[in-house]
Amino acid sequence: MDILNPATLQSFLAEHVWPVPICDWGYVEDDQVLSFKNFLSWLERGDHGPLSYLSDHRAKLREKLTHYYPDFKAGLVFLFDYSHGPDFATASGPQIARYALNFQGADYHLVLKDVLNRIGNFLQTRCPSLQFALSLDIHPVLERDLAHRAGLGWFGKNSMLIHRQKGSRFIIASLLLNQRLDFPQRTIEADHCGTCRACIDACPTQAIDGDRRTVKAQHCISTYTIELFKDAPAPHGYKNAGQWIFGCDICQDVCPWNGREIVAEQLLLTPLQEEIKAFFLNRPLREIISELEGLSNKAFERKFKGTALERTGRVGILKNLKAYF
Ligand code: B12
Ligand code: SF4
Ligand code: SF4
Repeated sequence: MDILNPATLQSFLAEHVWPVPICDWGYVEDDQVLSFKNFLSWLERGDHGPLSYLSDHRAKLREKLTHYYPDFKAGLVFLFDYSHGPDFATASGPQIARYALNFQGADYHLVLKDVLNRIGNFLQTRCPSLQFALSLDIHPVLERDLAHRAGLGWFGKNSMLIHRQKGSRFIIASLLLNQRLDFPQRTIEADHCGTCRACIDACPTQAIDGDRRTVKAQHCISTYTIELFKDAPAPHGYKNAGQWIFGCDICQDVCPWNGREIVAEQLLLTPLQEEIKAFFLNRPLREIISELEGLSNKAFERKFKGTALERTGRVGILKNLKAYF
């Protein structure tokens, strides 16, 4: 049987065309989450705001990976780099978070589930007794902590996991394994924020708690625009934010560890990217509002099926747009 080592995994990853490149990956064996106490005190302060799925019975599942995946022995953590993509020319006008645009316009949960399963299946060809579970955003795993333990970066003051060469514009997605591999584990990355406070100063809603390296979710534009599906008051400062109508990238865009510009290297838009661009970008907000008001919820779902915008829905996005007036 063919052997499995870091080089064979790396060549498998390099041979395949993924929806976005894997800019780095790491291996971790410890089950001990380093920042569970930080997570609990964040909840105690009420900084999860309306995100009740974090504070209910699922909160304690995050203390150890074995609470979620009892067979856990090791994890492979992948960073999917969404800093490269087409030029959407959105310098002014409505803004949509890059993670929602740069996975070919698709919801990354859908595409990365498939990618992780393909990687897992490859590992099984080399190691037939291996079983795996996925950790992909929605699972009860503190994913930044996991990536930090895999030596992939540090917690920035904006709470993003920052990689020394790649910055923070990536999605973390992992395979949790029922056995250890003969892979080296990197040392933990040191903090490289220093005296910088660019993200804290740039956040228009003062959502960043830089001393604790967390975000007050109730003030964050990302919570308001992605997680709230019905009418709700916008966070104080929202109107000064530019026109972020889905997600917010401000605290990443100002971070010196990220390149100033998104690298626009994809020349042709995918059909989903075309759909999002034509409807939402480079248009006056009032025009989008009136078109959305003319659509039924079902028609919106059909139009944006498979995109990240489907989550918030027509009513949620209308709420985001109208809050600018
Ligand atoms: C809830 C959530 C949100 C909430 C709350 C955000 C937050 N910062 O908590 C909202 C809706 C606001 C949000 C927004 C965004 N999110 Co979000 N979100 C999550 C989710 C589901 C849970 C995060 C969580 O547990 N928060 C609780 C807080 C307390 O944990 P934390 O932020 O990780 O903070 C840790 C540090 O403070 C740490 N800590 C502090 N000091 C120290 C010191 C040391 C030494 C150590 C070890 C640790 C440590 O302890 C805390 C607990 O681990 C994760 C996926 C997951 N399952 O983990 C994605 C995730 C964090 N989100 C992600 C993304 C991409 C975003 C957005 C960029 C999307 C956008 N463009 O709008 C923004 C960024 C906003 C920001 N600055 O964080 C990525 C982040 C990737 C990265 N490079 O870090 C994740 C990991 C999803 C993924 N699978 O890739 N998100
Ligand atoms: S995502 Fe936007 S609103 Fe949220 S903390 Fe960062 S800059 Fe502030
Ligand atoms: S902007 Fe500065 S303080 Fe904020 S995360 Fe980046 S380096 Fe750290």
